[in-house]
Amino acid sequence: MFIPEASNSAHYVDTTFWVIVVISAVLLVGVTSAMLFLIFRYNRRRGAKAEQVQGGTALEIIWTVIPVVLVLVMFVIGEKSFRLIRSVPREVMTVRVDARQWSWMFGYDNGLRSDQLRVPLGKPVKLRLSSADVLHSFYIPAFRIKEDCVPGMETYLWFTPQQQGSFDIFCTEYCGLGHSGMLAKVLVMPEKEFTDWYTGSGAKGNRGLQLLQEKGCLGCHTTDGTPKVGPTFKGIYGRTVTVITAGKERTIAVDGDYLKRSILDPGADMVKDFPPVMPKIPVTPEELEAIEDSLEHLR
Ligand SMILES: [Cu+2]
Repeated sequence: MFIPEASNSAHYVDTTFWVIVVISAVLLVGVTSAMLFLIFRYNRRRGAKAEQVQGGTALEIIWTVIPVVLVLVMFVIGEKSFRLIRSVPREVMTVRVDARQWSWMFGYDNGLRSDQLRVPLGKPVKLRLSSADVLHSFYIPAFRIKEDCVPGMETYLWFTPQQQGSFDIFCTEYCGLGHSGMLAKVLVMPEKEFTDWYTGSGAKGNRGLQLLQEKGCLGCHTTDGTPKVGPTFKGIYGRTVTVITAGKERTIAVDGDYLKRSILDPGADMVKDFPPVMPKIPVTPEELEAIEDSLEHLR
């Protein structure tokens, strides 16, 4: 109710939710007050005597018909919104969603990749979800859609964004240390603006930084100086760090070789006081050079 209904299915989901809440609340209050009334009214100390009552056709019809109607109302409304959420229209833009510990990556048909989900206003979008490691769950509260990302299989979601703006994306499956930081945004933009981004403008910029974003590195490392799951990249080059190499502590100054080794073999030198959770992420030699170069200049 307090989060905007920003997609085509949001209103249906909310309606279903509130209908069920209201029916449940009425039942709860009704059953509880009837129970309290009867406990009080027929209390043994008030001298009431139990009496066997046989039959009561009218009563039996009432207590059968009313619950059946209520359950059917919930079923019909629920089924309608469920069917809407699961039936993807034929004309959709498809975006791949790769979940990994602990970042989201969005891949478009033209090869563009981004750590934010950008979509055009009013156009249906299908998301093909997958996970590189453990179970994650993709959730956009403002769109009222959520689906698990399961390693080894593909799941899907679809929506038509109906409100311009930026909305939160959460992971709602506890997926390890960095789970709570597994955040992203869906940016709903006017079609013209989206097309500009889609057809090139988004691909410009610092190649190394873009790779750090694409490979999901920024899910655990920041560029603004705050430590996250891993140390920050800001000013990393030349920094003196204590690392644990094969069980032994040693102090080193970060240089290009150290950076490359840490990307190719994250377990070789673990920075002290950080958990040993960095996965091996495949990079080509050219990508490695670009990343190392941009890290060198992140001051
Ligand atoms: Cu997750």
